[in-house]
Amino acid sequence: MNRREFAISLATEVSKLNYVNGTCCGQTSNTCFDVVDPATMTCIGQAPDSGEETVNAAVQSASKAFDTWAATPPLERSRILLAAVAAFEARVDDIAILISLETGRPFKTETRPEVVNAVKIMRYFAGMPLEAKGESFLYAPNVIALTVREPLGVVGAIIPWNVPAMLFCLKVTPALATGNTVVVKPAEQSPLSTMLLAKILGDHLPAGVLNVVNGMGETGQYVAQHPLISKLTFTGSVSVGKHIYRIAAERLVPVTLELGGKSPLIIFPDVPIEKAVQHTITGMRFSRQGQSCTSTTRIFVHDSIRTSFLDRLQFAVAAMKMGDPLDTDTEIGTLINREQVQRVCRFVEDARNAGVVVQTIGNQPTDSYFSNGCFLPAVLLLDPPMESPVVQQEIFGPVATIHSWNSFEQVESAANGTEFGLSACILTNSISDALTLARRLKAGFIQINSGMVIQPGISFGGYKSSGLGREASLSSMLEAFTQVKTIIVDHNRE
Ligand code: TAP
Repeated sequence: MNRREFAISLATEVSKLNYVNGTCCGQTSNTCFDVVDPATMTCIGQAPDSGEETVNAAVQSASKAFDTWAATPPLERSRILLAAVAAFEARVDDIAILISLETGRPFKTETRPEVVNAVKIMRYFAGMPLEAKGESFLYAPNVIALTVREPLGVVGAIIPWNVPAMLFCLKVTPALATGNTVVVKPAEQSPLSTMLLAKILGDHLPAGVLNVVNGMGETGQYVAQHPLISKLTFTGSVSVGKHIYRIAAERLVPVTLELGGKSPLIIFPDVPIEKAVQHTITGMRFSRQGQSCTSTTRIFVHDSIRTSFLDRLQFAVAAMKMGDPLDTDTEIGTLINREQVQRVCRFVEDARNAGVVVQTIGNQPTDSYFSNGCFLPAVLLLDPPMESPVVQQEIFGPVATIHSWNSFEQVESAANGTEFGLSACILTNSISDALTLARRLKAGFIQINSGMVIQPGISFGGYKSSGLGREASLSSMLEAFTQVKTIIVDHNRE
């Protein structure tokens, strides 16, 4: 069996399934939608388009499991979660290859590192149940005030397709570690890998604690609106995030929102060109065709090094191998679907028509097997006006805008000049310039000479329209998935 046949066999194994009450529940084809491999545009399986009834069954099962799971001693919860992580770790390659098949992201540069990181995130939170501590203090001579942290109930987790295993773990594990039960709605583009992950983890969890309902946008809406959902955690676009927030407001349900970005990369003149180029390639996520919320899509390069930087950048991106996402030497894969290809091309064409200089880097794969695939070469847009759509809107494609800068104040103001505030990257050897700028940037996740992805233990989240709340750390787990109960004790013996 070659790699493609193996990936398709995994897809077939989890096709047409939801995971509810500890079992895989099959659906008939007429209630399913096709899952398409964006590298070949062929159907690789189907997923249920779950209606209100199925969502209700999943939420009811999570609600039924809640009391027992919440009452399970923290160390026992930890033991169960760690056993689930071990099973997950043993299947890293299987999950990664299935994500590659579904989403077109390359196994080597994208999905395997994503899944390895997802395991780390899950293991981190699996060790955390005992950390859901409260406070105590002596309020008065005979009065002790205590706070205890309690779980919220059933968590509805709605996730996108672009890093599905990592985002699944970022939401599900801290929720479970603190005693909540969960209903996950995966994106319609990545239902199969999420099902495989749920099946692997579910074997180690009590029935009902973890549920996955596949479907299109409506399914997510049913999850968000369900009266037994006590917390919503969402990652996705700003428009859907605002919609979820409105639904939650009606019932005063707490919400965590991780939304879009339009992040700046700011390159100072003291940075070696090669280092600037490497950070640009990593930051832009060219290997993922730029489909990342933290992609540094606005590159601010100091005027004095611009020409040599652009020459080297073009050379380095052109050298990256675009092709079959499943191959172990492919470095750049596809966009998620045809609609996204068209959307990205429209942004570029509109910019070109408005007079912006467009530089295209790289070619399509030569293998005719992939001639229908959603591949696009990388695009640099030189000096578009700050108010133009390509600078202001999240394109979610391999398109970076290039801007020159000369003064600190100019770059600070330009970098802050969008509605987003998810992340930023600063490259310089001057610690005072770097820290001054980091303090002034209105973004939630700032890296100085660093290009890390979300890591366990480090808070992650956005300012402005990029979201509400934080993820990935102990403080974010406590904030997002527990509520505080105060108990006041007067132990006066009179
Ligand atoms: P969305 O279209 O917003 O979809 C995200 C999820 O919401 C999917 O599961 C989707 O289901 C569901 N959904 C859609 N309409 C819904 C509704 N009315 N009610 C409830 N759920 C609904 O985003 P996307 O295109 O999949 O992902 C790309 C976006 O995610 C980008 O904006 C990106 O920046 C953002 N993102 C942010 C982060 C962080 S950490 N900030 C990380 C990754 C991605 P269907 O697929 O069935 O429509």
